[in-house]
Amino acid sequence: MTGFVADVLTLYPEMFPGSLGHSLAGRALAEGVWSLRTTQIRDFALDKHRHVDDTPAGGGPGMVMRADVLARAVDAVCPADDLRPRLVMTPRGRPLSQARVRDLAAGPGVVILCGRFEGVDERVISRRGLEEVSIGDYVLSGGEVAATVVLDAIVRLLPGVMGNDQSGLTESFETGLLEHAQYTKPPVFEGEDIPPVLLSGDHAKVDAWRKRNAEETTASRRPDLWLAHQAAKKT
Ligand code: 6GU
Repeated sequence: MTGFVADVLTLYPEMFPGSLGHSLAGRALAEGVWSLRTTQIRDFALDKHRHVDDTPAGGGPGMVMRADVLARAVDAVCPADDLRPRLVMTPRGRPLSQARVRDLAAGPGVVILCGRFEGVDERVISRRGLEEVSIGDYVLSGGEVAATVVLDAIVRLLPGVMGNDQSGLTESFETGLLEHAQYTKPPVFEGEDIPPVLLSGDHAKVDAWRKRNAEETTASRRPDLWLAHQAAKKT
């Protein structure tokens, strides 16, 4: 078994493995469940000053990563017969979903290009078949943290990385509700009790409380998920 192989193309390879070197992902990395290679994009620059970016065509602020440099980097890491999905992290991308994470985790690995500056030349996206992915509606200074998020979400699903006890939580996020609130010791914290039903020993009542709490939390925080959940129940 070769395991899941991740390649990250970045101007900041020292940002990896970062948090992925710790906790569950770090142990799995050390055990060879997955592997991580980083590639310095600047090594594929074409000029003696090793430029990777230039001014945007049409004018405007910032800098755009060059198609020719990025294509050389992608081709070096990922030949045409490499079947791994190729992602480019950008706030313009399709939002990452748990369903997409599950599909990626079921595959041979992933190649992730980390965008910087104002973006990457559109032609390398189309010509190298890159899938633009965003991790949410806010702007990061670059794709490296976003790539770390994608890999964290994938690695926790790889066989042997986590107990099966968390799979329900993962599944629930794909189609269902947010998780219910949790409590543990002490029974009273700064005058606030644990909801008594949770200490009653009545499993049916506990389940009913949790279901209601999950529904109320989802409806108030995530009307989008709540509508989808209700629509799914009707079919
Ligand atoms: Cl993938 N990259 C950057 N730079 N910002 C983001 C993002 C990605 N996803 C959300 N914001």
